[in-house]
Amino acid sequence: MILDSLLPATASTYAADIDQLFDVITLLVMLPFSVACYLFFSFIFRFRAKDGEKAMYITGTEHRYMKWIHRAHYPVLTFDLIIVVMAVNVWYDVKQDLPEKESEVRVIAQQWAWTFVHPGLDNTLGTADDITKVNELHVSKDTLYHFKLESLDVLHNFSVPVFRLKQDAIPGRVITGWFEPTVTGEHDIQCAEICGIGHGLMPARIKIKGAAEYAKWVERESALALARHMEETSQPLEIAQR
Ligand SMILES: [Cu+2]
Repeated sequence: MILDSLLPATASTYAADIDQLFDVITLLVMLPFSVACYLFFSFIFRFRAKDGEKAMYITGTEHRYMKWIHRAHYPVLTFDLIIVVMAVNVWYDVKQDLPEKESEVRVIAQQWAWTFVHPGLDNTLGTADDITKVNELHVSKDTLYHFKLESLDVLHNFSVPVFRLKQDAIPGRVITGWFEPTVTGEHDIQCAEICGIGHGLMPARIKIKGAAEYAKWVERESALALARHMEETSQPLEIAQR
């Protein structure tokens, strides 16, 4: 691919489709741009003033010149159409379509940190064994996740470059989206919406693990979460409120 060396690694099912769009747009914009630059400079040199000869002055308003402007529109409009059709297709897959989930996570943005709530052993959110982590999102490879994105204060943007995923977080709304990690590894998550003075200090990490390693992590962490929950709920009221 054309832009491979400029883009980060890919680690989701739809990342390659988005990269392909980048390539198509780059190619279809570069082509008319190169032709236009070539003609522009070659005409400047060809029709420049020479000894005893004035530079040609062409207004471009006569029909025999105008038609070259109209003709150039056809390939450009065709390229636009190709870009629009391909972009709408990818947009539909990534943003409009919501495939069946295998697991889900809650993503909560605030000035200036991310809170991720992972389901525990029961694979259900909103129960006592939920695993809450700050600035750390743990996911399992080859699992289709729904994320429920919220913001506690201002606009933020949940951006996972290796997934080619970006989604605004809007206060008062819970936005559902999806992703499916395809490669194990650890990568950046960043806020991609200026959200205040600490915006640049709002990084997080995504840890994509293999199924067995992830299962082990969930087992350990949800037991801890459950123990913490039991401890909190069994304390006398004044201690629990502290
Ligand atoms: Cu932010």
